Amino acid sequence: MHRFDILFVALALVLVGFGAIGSASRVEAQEATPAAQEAHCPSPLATPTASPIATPAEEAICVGVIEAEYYVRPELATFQVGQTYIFAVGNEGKLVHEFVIEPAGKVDEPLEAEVNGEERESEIEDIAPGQTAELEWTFTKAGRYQFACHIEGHYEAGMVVEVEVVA
Ligand SMILES: [Cu+2]
Repeated sequence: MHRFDILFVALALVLVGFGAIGSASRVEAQEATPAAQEAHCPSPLATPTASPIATPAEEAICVGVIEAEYYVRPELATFQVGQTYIFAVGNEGKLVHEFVIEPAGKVDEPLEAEVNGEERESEIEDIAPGQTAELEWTFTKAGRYQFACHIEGHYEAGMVVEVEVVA
């Protein structure tokens, strides 16, 4: 009888040990995720109580954009020439999406800019479901633009929204 008790206690201790190891590695995995991606703006997918961003980028305006099947929903529809925006694009859908800023009516023609001698396009590729990715952009010309996803079939299914840039 006693022997079974000891075995039982030993088994329980082993299970508790595994549990502790399991939860420790889970914590490490959670901590590693935000560090890999340097976020400047709050994710539009975050709950209102969460405040993960302590220091927003200086003078830039954070613009949350939510994407899913099949829509693009920015929280702003009018933008200012010369103002720097950081688009925080959250994918609340089940498929991978992308985010392209282009002149209204164009199809997959992102804008181009040179930032610190580096060529940049107004595009974020491959935003995984549940992820938020950022694009910093400053419009240089007023006019009608659109935010779109050009993964095959998504634009046609409705992933496009027109916005205005004013001088
Ligand atoms: Cu898409």
